[in-house]
Amino acid sequence: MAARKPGLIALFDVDGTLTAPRKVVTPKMFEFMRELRKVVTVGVVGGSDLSKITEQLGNTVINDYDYVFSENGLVAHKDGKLIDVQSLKSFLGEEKLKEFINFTLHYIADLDIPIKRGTFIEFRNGMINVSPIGRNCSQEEREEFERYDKVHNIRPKMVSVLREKFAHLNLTFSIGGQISFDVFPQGWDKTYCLRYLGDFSEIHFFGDKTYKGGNDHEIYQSERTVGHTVTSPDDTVEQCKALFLAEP
Ligand code: M1P
Repeated sequence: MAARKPGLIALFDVDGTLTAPRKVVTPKMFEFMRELRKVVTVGVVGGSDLSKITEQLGNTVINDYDYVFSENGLVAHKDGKLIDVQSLKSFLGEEKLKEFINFTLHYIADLDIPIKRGTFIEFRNGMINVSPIGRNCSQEEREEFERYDKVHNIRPKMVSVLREKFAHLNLTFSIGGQISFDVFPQGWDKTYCLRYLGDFSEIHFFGDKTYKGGNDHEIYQSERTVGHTVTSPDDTVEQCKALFLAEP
């Protein structure tokens, strides 16, 4: 077996890159990553919190990868251990948070969309996740909302209102999934996790939403990474085989 190349890490987005959106990793992908880890240091960086990443990648995720960065790296695990947590609450303070949450809930209350469910705001360690339909909608309702949003631009319109209203807070709004968007201070996008990877001179990042406005864009185009756009988990496997597993 080839030795791991020092200084090189392969870093993967979750939804659309290792799994279908919000779906569980396939046994084939799980096995592939296990094989890849024998020759390359591997990490994941997702916008979701650790519990959702665990639902998708498995209960042992923090041990299956060398690095697991949930909430863009605001919660960071290395070799199965928690190494850092960044808190939005301490960064913004209760007053600003309350102002933002109150306005957002009012906006959603006035929003006329076909259906609403519950959990319109999910408060995480390092970000707020806002969902106009509500996070506890069913899988079918989630897919229906995504289709509806593509036509009616519910999320882009909401983001542009919030961006203007809260310009003074220097927030980033990121539409990375199907039913929601993430809100966090500028710089707390996926590039945040790069601060933990100082030992690596070659960081390959794989993501599907690498276009401008997508939540993989900043890390994809960072000068610290070699960015790879993938179209599906199968494409991720193919690109990794060609890059890391091909015979010299
Ligand atoms: O990983 C991408 C996004 O996945 C979820 O989005 P949604 O529920 O809208 O499909 C969320 O966990 C979101 O925070 C995350 O960025």
